[in-house]
Amino acid sequence: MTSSLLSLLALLLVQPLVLFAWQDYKDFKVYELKPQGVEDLNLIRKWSKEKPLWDFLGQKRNESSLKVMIPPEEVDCLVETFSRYHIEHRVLIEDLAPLVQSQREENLKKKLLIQMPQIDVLAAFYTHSEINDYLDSLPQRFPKRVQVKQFGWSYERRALKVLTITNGDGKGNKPVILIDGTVHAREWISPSMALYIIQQLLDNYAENQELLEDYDWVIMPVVNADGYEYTHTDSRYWRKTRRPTNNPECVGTDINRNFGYEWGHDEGSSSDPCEDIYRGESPFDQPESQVLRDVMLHYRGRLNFYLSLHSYGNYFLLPWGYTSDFPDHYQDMMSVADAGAKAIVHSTNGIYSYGSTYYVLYPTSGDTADFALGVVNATVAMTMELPAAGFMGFDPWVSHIERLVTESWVGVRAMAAEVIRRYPA
Ligand code: 0X9
Ligand code: ZN
Repeated sequence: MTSSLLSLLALLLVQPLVLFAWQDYKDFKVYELKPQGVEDLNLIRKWSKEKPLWDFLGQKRNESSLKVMIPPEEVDCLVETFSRYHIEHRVLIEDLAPLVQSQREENLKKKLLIQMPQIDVLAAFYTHSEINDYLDSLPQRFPKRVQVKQFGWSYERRALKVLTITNGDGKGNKPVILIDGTVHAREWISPSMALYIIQQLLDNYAENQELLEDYDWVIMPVVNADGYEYTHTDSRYWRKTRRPTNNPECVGTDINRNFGYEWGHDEGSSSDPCEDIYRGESPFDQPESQVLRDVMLHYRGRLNFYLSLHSYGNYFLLPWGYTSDFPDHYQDMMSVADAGAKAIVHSTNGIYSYGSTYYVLYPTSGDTADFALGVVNATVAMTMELPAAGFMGFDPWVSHIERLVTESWVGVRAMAAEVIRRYPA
């Protein structure tokens, strides 16, 4: 038997869905664009609305280029359009399929070596159900220090779990640091980072004790469980939830535009179900948003630090996203971001930009951090955009995980320490 036949068989045994359900991205191309000025940006914004098959993967302020992913049948039209409007473009990836495929194979192969429900964060990316099994295994190992709570279900009925970590001293009502991950499905470093934080606080407790002396940590590694699972089984670059919309052609809502504080502004979110920043028909019409909202409200009055883990871009983003105004205590939040940025630059030379989402990135309306500040009155509310890696920024190789999470932990740790110092219990 040839070795390729053998590996095919092995793959079939590991993951029967692989061949039949996943979007293989055969002959999908990735172009890099260099828009010049607002006119070009407005055109791109227009096309991203009119051309559902052209996937513009979000442009950040200060970025001089952006990427667009397109199926083969759209290539001629895209190139013709860009040429007609004199938008500088070049092909970055001729065929996305083998790249996505080799990452999936690498990950599946690595996982064959791991004894579930234990997980080695640095050795692979894990699915939602693997992460849940791991969370469920923790109370046995740390009976006094952890609690797993289920706050609800995703649209496709996946259990949405939250881990509470304490130092086990039995004191209740300590202030809380709440961290969520995987609001956006394709940002795979986010759940890995949440898991790494959990392991730092549990397995590496000796070095992190002071972070749990007067504070409890609450961690929800996967908010968008259905979307995340879908990126494992089918479409690697999916962002939104998986609930159908009122447009039969388009599925999913952006949880980070679905939160009920200043929801629904056209600047920063979209009413079009085919867009990646679709806000839903009403605030909190997604079960996953309801669950995260309920977690936040559960800790109302104790929520001193809300941190949402995303990728990518190296940013600490503070409220507000919906307006160019600054919130009260903006400077205090900036001091916390400053502590994180300094710690990272000292340890790895990694550079983070920080400030209000509206200015540093782009306007967003209905995002989780604005809600955490505006409604839940969190003392500090922040979105952290971890560094880009892989072909598209969202898709690090397994070999990148260690560098990304250890660097990010330096920042998260420093920010937590600064919050604890500034706001003693
Ligand atoms: O656009 C977003 O939702 C976030 N960027 S991403 O590339 N991860 O999609 C930024 C949102 C920042 N807003 C706040 N949560 N404050
Ligand atoms: Zn995100």
